[in-house]
Amino acid sequence: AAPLLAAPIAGLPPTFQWGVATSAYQIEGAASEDGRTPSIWDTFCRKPGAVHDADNGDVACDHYHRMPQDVALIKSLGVDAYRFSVSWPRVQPGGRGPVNPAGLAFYDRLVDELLTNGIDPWVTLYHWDLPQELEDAGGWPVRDTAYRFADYATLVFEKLQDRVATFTTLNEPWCSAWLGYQVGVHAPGRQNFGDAIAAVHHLLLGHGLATQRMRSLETRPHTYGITLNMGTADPVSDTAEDREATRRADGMGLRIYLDPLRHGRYPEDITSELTTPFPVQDGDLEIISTPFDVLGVNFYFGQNFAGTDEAGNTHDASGEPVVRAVLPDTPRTAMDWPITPDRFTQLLVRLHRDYPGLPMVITENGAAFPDNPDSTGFVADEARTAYLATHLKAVADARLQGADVRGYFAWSLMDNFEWAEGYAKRFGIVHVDYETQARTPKQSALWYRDTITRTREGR
Ligand code: GBH
Repeated sequence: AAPLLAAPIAGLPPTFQWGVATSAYQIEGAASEDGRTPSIWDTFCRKPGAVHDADNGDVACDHYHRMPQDVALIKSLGVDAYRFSVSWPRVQPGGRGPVNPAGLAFYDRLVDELLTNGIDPWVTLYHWDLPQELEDAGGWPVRDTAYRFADYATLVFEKLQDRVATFTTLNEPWCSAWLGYQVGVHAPGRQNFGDAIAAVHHLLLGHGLATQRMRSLETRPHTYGITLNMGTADPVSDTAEDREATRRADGMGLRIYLDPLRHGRYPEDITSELTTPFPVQDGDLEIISTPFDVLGVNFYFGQNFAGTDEAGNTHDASGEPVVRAVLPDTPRTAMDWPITPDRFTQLLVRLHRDYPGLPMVITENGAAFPDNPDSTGFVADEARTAYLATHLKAVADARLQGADVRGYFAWSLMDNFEWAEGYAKRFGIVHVDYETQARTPKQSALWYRDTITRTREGR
């Protein structure tokens, strides 16, 4: 197939913010340098069978040692902004107490390097790397962790607020709570429903506390936000069971975050059905609903839901109503995730309708595909390019329908440690050779660069 040619994306204004995204544990390596202590992911990676090929983030993309070259790479892509996360156990080993100056200095240098190159830094304070010592004290199911998070956020904010305009608190609390504490496929690998429910509440509380603390300390205005992973939920059919399953999936996946964040209450249809209540104390919902400025949207795919299992039962063995995800019948990525750009438009228009007045930025969108580099390391990734093109078109369509989407960060800048999938799955628009650490922009990166330029210039 001929390479997909870049063309301006109609409907995205010249002021639209273009970026690339990464996270600390997925790229940095240098896991025990300059005073960094283990996070829950360092521990989880050592649990037999937890991560594909027993991979870990000890070296990853060695970004900690290659930061200036990586910033030059970002610059070469022609983007406006770079979204990265700060490693909590690097900045505040053990998760409490004084700052570790050597760890914080890395982000200080990174911010300076980005600004020197005209790239706007977008800081994520927490992308899943809880200090192990805090997990040993109970982790996110324990209320104190929310207060520890606010203290840590303050340390980062005080150092960087003079140069960083945008601070987002959490990346995808759904993943931290459910994949970490209920399903157990992410760190810390626990499996307890009540712990996951408590984790949801304490993550949201930590977000609110941190946002309030940062705002109270600011010496100039900032943009504060949170990033949620969101899909769409549609019923497989119009039966009452399938519609109920869809309501529950949407409630647990989206509304239990956005309702307290925006309206100061958990959704009543969900709380009335929960066997374990959220551990809400007086005043918590006021803290959680403290105003913020931008909603980070991470979108990968949409899902359908059925209220019956494959045998037709409406309840499982423990008497709980069935909520069965049925993936749309479309082509899939290497993650086996369906490719559903129309659902992206649907999600953004729905967010605009149900949670009005909240500017949105796409903080992650992208795809893994089986990449075949040539002898120079170049990857002609037609499928990833097409994924980006159709999903950017979906964003433009949502804007035309009124959704206030102001920017887009491709996930990811480069191939990296894909959590439980290790290094086997590649989401980068830049190829990484893990033997040599050579970075080679893929065709999708060249397409992205040209699309940005042409959309900015409108021709
Ligand atoms: C993001 O997680 C992460 O922020 C990022 O670090 C990661 O590398 C990237 O995506 C790629 O995975 O099938 O029940 O899990 C996205 C995780 C994947 C969570 C899709 C929700 C759908 C529901 N999301 N998933 S389920």
